[in-house]
Amino acid sequence: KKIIFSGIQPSGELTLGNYLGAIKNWVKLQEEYESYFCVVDLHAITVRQVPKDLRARTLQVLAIYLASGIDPEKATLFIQSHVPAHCEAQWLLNCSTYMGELSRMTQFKDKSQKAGESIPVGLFTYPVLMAADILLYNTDLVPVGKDQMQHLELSRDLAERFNNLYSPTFKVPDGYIPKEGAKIMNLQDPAKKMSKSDENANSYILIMDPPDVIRKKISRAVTDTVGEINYTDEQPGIKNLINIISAITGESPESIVEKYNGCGYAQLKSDVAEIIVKELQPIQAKVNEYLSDKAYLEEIYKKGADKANYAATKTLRKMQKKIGLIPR
Ligand code: AQP
Repeated sequence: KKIIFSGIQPSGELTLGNYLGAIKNWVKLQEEYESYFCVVDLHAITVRQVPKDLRARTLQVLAIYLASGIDPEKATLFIQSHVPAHCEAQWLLNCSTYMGELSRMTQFKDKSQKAGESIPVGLFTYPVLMAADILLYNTDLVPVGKDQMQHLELSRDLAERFNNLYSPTFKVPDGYIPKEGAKIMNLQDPAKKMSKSDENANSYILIMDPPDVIRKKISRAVTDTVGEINYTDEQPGIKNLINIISAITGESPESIVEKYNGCGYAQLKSDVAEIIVKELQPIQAKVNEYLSDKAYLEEIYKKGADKANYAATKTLRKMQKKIGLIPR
């Protein structure tokens, strides 16, 4: 079986973008691949987090994975900081990563601008930790959104560099951008992606938003003055709403456009809101159930950590040996 690895940062409450762009696809992929799904808490701390919120959100992300249909019997679910090999491998990879290539990462440029004068080193070396995450599991495919492709390219470069410097050690992973779950855009500015760390709460739908909040946010979503429902880049707000329907129901954008021929934006918006509510409500109920059973969550992440540690440590030992570190 081919191996996939993916993760989400508990850096904020998860959005509909995280769900449709990542988690919903993982549920299908776990049937076909040996899957590792991680809550990447070490990545989240590259931006300042309130400790008690980070703890709560880390468990909530795990509960969302389970509630969305990730099956812990099929996939390995774990918390990144429970597998120390990630940090150790990152150090080893840091030593063959160039300042220049990290400076070129667009996410670093964006986030360091927001960080002002004091830019944490962790923000700079973030992509090397991501490479370690991926390479430790001999990953074949990394399901990520388009926004993460630059980081994945770097993981490939680092894998090839290590293989050339020493001897073949890592599989060179491929990106996997699923057909469904196009990029979900910001509801207030459809030129930007929907993002959990956006300051404007109206710009995103949270997986845990109550139905009325979802309805309100969708009704306020920015559209245009064309007044006709088409699937085109000239109408990015409408296109985004159509993409949301399509990602949830599986219906093609063309057939959605046909269905709404002659309808107004209000009708489309109210339908989108109901489709989202119907999709998220059962998940929300399950998330709350899981969160009320901390012992079960603990059982899942401990079992996941054991499996992940076994696989990751094997690769780490290989790296250490090839570099010339003495085995203990
Ligand atoms: N808007 C989106 N549409 C589709 N997919 C998305 N993803 C994120 N936003 C969208 C996918 O979710 C996964 C996890 O992302 P992450 O938590 O590692 O960080 P991110 O990509 O930076 O997501 P956010 O929500 O924008 O987080 P912040 O605001 O903390 O930076 C990835 O597979 C991503 O493609």
